[in-house]
Amino acid sequence: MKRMIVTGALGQIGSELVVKLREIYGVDAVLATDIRNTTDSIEPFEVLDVMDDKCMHKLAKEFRADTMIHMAALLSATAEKNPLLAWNLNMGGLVNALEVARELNMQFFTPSSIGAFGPTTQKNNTPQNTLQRPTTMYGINKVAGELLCDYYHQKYNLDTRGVRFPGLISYVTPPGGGTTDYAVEIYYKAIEEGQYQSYIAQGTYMDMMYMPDALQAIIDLMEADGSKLVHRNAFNISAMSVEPSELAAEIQKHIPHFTLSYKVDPVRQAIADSWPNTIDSTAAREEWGFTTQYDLAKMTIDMLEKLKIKQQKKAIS
Ligand code: AKB
Repeated sequence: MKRMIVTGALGQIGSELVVKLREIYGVDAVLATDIRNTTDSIEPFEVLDVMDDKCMHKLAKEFRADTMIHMAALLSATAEKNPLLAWNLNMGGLVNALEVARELNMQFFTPSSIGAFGPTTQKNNTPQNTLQRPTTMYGINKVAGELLCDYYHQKYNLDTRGVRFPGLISYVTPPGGGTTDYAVEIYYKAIEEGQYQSYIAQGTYMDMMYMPDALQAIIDLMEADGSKLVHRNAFNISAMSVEPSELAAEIQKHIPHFTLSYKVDPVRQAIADSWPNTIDSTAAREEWGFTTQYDLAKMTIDMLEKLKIKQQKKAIS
């Protein structure tokens, strides 16, 4: 029976992951933690700053957690605004979480990202094992994190696991401070205003995935037979590679009057340009059966449907 502690539980992935984990393992088996407090009733919940290693250790021990899901981190665009904070939080939080997992002998998950690649990486069908020289602070954190998780596995036999997430698209909690966020915003604006101004230029391809597939990937990897995992901490995973006008064209199939314009943000565009167009998920498919349910068409139908319902509810309340 798994008992889990989740950091960053109010974030884009964390907020949906906690719900999904509780459906599978039981409400009382998943302790949600975040630096922010919440008035939502998501008990069991505790306020936790991941820089506070003592508090993290105490919460994990008292909860008798055997699994650490470490999600708390600054995303790429925010990290570029405050690189030193990103280094301290992303690396300090990860080291604390790894140490608590080592001390309490817990299974460990933390995500890496397509941001772990850089401009000198092979751009198309980026291999699992390849050159990684990212030019962003976020990417530097992710590469260091991948290596650190490998190190804890090799040195301490800690059961560390992870994936390189692409941009994640969801109708539940909006992302904050990412480069791929445009691919979420475009759906919100399509429903609310019938138009969207993209900060990412036409023709800029990046990998994306719908949130239900991302959550299932975490669960499948954590449940996988550890003896079959060769890569462990940084599996490439992706569901689709898209650029802004392709997303717009798909939305127009359902909202014909929707229009897309561009006002490129040089900072986020430079980050996007340094990332792959498409990554190769073969290792994840072979080693733990990674698969996805949603392509662009299916995701767009679901996103628009769910956002319309959300908008209607908002209008009533
Ligand atoms: C970001 O854009 O920073 C994230 C990511 C791809 O890691 N969504």
